[in-house]
Amino acid sequence: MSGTVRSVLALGSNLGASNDTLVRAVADLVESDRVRLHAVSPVVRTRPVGGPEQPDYLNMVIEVETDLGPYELLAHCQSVEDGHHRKRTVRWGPRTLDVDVITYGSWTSDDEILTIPHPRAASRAFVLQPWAWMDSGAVLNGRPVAELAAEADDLAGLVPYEGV
Ligand code: PH2
Ligand code: MG
Ligand code: MG
Repeated sequence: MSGTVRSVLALGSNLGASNDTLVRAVADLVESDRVRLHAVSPVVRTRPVGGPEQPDYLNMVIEVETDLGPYELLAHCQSVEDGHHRKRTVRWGPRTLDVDVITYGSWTSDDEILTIPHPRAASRAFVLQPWAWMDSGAVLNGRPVAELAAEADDLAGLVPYEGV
């Protein structure tokens, strides 16, 4: 790969066999020879943030190195979601698999299709805490990710996932 960029992706699932889904989704994401796995966070169990009454989530983040452009990477993430039967019905509703692009190098964008960094990542412990565990030096919007995690409202509902 030439001209590669590091990107942080956040994965979440709260329908079906979520842990298996996350493991398979990571494999699916890096199956492309244009996406290489660089780092993986622990899996965490989290209380749902927003949306209707729904089951707890399993969440994790990964860092990949890719020569896909940001919109190509988004399309790749969506095709992996589709492969796991993701339905887009209720906003913030339960889902078999969600894969969000959190950062794409130092590139930023604010449009209808793709906002980078992800507009809500800086306030969500379900993204920030696994990210800080994966990369203790990570920075988002000029702030250490570990500090942002410590301030996030949903941190209290987050525990390491230790299987069922
Ligand atoms: N994703 C959402 C909305 N709420 N809550 C948790 N705990 N984990 C998620 O991944 C999540 C959420 C929208 O994508
Ligand atoms: Mg999401
Ligand atoms: Mg999403």
